[in-house]
Amino acid sequence: MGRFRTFTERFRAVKLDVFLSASELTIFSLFRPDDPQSVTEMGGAAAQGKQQQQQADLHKVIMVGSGGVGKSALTLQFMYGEFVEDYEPTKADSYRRKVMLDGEDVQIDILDTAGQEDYAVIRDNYFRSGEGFLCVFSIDEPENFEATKEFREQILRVKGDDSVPFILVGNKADKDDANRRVSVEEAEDRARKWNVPYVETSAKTCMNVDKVFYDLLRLIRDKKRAEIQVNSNGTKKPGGSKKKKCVIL
Ligand SMILES: Nc1nc2c(ncn2[C@@H]2O[C@H](COP(=O)(O)OP(=O)(O)O)[C@@H](O)[C@H]2O)c(=O)[nH]1
Ligand SMILES: [Mg+2]
Repeated sequence: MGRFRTFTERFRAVKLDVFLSASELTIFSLFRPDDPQSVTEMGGAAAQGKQQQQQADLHKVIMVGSGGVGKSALTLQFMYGEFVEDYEPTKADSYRRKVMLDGEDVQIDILDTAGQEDYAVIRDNYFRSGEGFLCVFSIDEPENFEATKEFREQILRVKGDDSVPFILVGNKADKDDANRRVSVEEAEDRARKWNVPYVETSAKTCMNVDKVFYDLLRLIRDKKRAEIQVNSNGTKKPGGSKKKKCVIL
């Protein structure tokens, strides 16, 4: 039967793969100086400048974390301003929204993962395509706090860059103290070690939901700006030092 348990699962994974492959391909072709189409359509530096701008304006966020921590609830709260209590646990999907970030129009792509990342190839493809990560656990479940370590390791391995935009998110912070099983200090401690921010959220009450997405967008934007800056000084290739992978559709 192969990698997929059901037809639906297979269909979803394919759909997401197409989305990711297409976007990877776009990035790939935008930044390939030897890509004939990318140069001839607008001509040389102008084309490259416009394409760099487009790349700079679209930020790709990936939601990671164990099942049930609230990745979908956070995503849907940010997208539609609603707390969806029973989102199908196996449903991964991607979303796009325009937002105003510090006075500038930018687009955010959110990939809400849902377990397909157990398959290493799919997971690596997701992670490779991401520019920033919200790594979510639930403050009432120490096991999924523990699991954030593995997500972080996998992301760093695939991205090969420990300054990748990343926020550790303690969700379900609306739960009362009697239910809390991961302390703020523990979580802050881990975030400090990783040199990333820690933010507590509640998809239910909306606490810090916008904040966590906007904070991540700023980290992604600032990283891209720094890379473009370094590039314009002639010391680094566009898009950073990572190797671009050729994607065959
Ligand atoms: N109390 C509370 N429950 C939440 C919160 N976020 C999600 N949930 C609940 O946790 C369960 C799993 O949420 P879901 O978004 O499907 O988790 P996912 O598997 O990580 O996508 C659902 O029953 C949600 O209603 C939150 O902030 N507070
Ligand atoms: Mg989900």
